[in-house]
Amino acid sequence: MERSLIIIKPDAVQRGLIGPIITRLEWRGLKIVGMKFIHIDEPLARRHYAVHEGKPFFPGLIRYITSAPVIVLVVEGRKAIEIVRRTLGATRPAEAAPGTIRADFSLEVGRNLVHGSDGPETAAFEIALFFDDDELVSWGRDTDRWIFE
Ligand code: DAT
Ligand code: MG
Repeated sequence: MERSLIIIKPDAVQRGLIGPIITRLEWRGLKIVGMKFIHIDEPLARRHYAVHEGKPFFPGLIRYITSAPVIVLVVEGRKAIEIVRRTLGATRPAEAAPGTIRADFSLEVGRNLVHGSDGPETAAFEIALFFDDDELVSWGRDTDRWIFE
């Protein structure tokens, strides 16, 4: 089982796309194990995007991700990291395959709606940035039951 950190970015929240984005992840069969609605502050944004520090788009990226509230999610599933990336589509919406979230709902790389971890180490780092262990649920025998007794 793998876990991936998803951020439904400010533009997606403002455009009313929280539902459609979560729906697509749920429809793939990924299980949500953590979710919160937060406003990312600048120090957290800089830690999350530290690998991009120094790049020309970095200041704009930090302004964008801190500009308004976001939904952060942890999803779990077999090959979750790759499946999330493929469901999101390529970083640049113009290169994203039709049917992916970024292709279907966005145009600009600087407004590409959603983040997904790019590898196991990144995922572990990012999940720990946004969630304490006790904020993540486990889908065991009990929580998986959809008809309650
Ligand atoms: P991804 O979000 O697909 O992992 P990334 O890690 O390369 O892509 O970049 C992080 C974010 O930074 C990306 O979602 C949007 C922004 N970004 C990347 N390249 C950019 C560029 N050339 N111009 C503007 N924003 C860019
Ligand atoms: Mg990335």
